[in-house]
Amino acid sequence: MTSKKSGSVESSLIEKRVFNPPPEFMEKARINSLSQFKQMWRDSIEKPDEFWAGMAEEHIEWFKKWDAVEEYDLGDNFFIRYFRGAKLNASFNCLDRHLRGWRRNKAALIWQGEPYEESRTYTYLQLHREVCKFANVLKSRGVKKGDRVTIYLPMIPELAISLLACARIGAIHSVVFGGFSAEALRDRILNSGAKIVITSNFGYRAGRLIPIKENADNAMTCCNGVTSCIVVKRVDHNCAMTEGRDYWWHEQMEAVSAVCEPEQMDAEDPLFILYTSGSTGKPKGVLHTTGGYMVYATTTFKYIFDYRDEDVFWCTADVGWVTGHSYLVYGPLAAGATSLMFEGVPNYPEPDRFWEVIEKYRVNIFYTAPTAIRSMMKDGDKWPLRRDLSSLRLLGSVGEPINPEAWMWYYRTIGKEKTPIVDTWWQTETGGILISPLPGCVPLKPGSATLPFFGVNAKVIRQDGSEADVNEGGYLVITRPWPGIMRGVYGDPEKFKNTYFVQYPDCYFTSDGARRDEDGYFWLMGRVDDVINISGHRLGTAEVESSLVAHPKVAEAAVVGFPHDIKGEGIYAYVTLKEEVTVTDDLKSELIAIVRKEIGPIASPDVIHFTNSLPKTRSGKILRRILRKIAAGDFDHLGDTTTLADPSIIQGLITGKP
Ligand code: 6R9
Repeated sequence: MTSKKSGSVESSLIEKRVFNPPPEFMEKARINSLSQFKQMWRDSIEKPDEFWAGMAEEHIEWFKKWDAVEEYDLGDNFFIRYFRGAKLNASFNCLDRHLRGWRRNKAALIWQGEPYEESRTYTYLQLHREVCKFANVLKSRGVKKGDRVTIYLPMIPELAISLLACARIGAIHSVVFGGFSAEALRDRILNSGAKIVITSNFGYRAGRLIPIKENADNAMTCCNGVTSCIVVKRVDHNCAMTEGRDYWWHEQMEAVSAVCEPEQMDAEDPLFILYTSGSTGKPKGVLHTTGGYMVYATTTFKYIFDYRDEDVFWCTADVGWVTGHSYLVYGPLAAGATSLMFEGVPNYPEPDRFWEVIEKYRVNIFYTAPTAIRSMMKDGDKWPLRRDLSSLRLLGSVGEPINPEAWMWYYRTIGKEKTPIVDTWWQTETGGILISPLPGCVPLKPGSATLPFFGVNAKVIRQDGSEADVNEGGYLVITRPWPGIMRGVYGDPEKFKNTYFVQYPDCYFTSDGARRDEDGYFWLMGRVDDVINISGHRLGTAEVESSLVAHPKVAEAAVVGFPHDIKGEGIYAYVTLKEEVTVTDDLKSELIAIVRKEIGPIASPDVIHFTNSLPKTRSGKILRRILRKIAAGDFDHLGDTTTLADPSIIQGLITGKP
């Protein structure tokens, strides 16, 4: 098994350092003994019904309790169900139940805008009021239980309010990351059959104004099913408003009541759809349901971030990704936490913006991505050193493997060796974190996500399905379901089983490579499929290829990831042109532009390599393994090239490398 992230894997193989939880942290931690954690973990696997019933009672409030906790069949009669017969509401759990006691006046959401002077704080009481009102706006626009609502917003409070308002009335939200293009938005609106789109006139991005509404307009021209579009006025600028379809958020909010009873949802009623890339075709709509997801997001949040009521928790992920759903909105708010939302980017207007926000709000728990850590590390220590970061007591990492060098910098320079780091491995499909240390009891090894969470049984297996030896690389699989696992691919009932459960019987196939060391710790090694991970964002190579071949001069394209210092992986596109087309700089720019237009700026190729031919097998299959090696400059380990129809093209690719 080869990994696509050879740099970080090599350095993690020689990584032997171990860091025990700091005593001050242990003293107050929810779980501070490794043996207690291991005992609880065993119980969670041996008696899952008891375990999850206990967590469900403790962390979630139900309108009606369940008839059964966990039921599933991963074989022929495939189904997964948690909390059968139970009733709850996600927004009630995130808001109403905190209003009874002192928490009603606690900050639920602290929002810091990109401009320094713009910030807002919502107490639980205030957030509840906004959510109820917006839920009534949605109702007045005809949204009913089960309807889909597409949300295309920048990181502003209205984003969290929209999610919770949908959840309140049982509408299924589908958040589309604000950085995606009009085309990507259009595909997602059409696939989900949304009839409402929520957007804003503009958004800030590193000092520039992004015309979000214009993108939404372009997307909606092809979406006849959209009956209303609600527009937040983020900045005082005009944008086109279509009569009879587009409505201003603030105007709609004036006319509605602040009373909205939460819908009683079945535990298995859908809560949201979130599109994510796989190795083939268009992104799929990962569907999560209500009961299991809420129990899992809240339980992982409380244990892994060791959350205490007085903490300020900051997850830097955009709500357009699953991390923002589970650990900016649902997990923290269900736990009654103070969740910080930041509109800006790490390095604008100065490279210390994150540290400035931590200092300003006295952030206690900070959860970000390795790509951000690496880019801030590159900017130099002087930026964090001139800020007061003493409020931090726990750091987190998510989205891609963290290389030990970046881990050490995060630990020393940001955490001052006093804060544990939770390296949390999970996926859109898993709903919440599956592998991570519990910070009060699990000794840390830089670069390892350590051990599976309660209820999660993970294994590393070989191609033939047998279990890999200690430190032998293989495929990471999960041998039983857990409450937060996705329940389906929206609009394609067979796809869930056929994508994740067919590789190895009775196992969820993660598509990640991993090894397990002598202490049972997991070391993640990157994707083993054709998904690349750009700054923690998933992208299918097939998606980028299909945008490139949409250009009239392109004959064929093959896209692979290659190691990138900051982004983790970069995009390397091999392109063959139609006959008699000549290569020019303009053509290169056009190709980059077409990908940005079809998918969005995150998919811009870093390298375009024009070539006359691609390495193919006799049956015409492109050998990406070789393309990946050439992109990485690893010419000495190309592996077996005898299956190529024309082995001589390899030399041409190597010498023609840009
Ligand atoms: C939560 C999220 C999932 C893919 C996953 C893996 C990579 C995420 C990681 C990690 C190593 C970690 N990944 N966290 N790899 N260590 N701590 O990122 O979801 O966008 O669906 O991406 O990200 O490759 O398969 P998603």
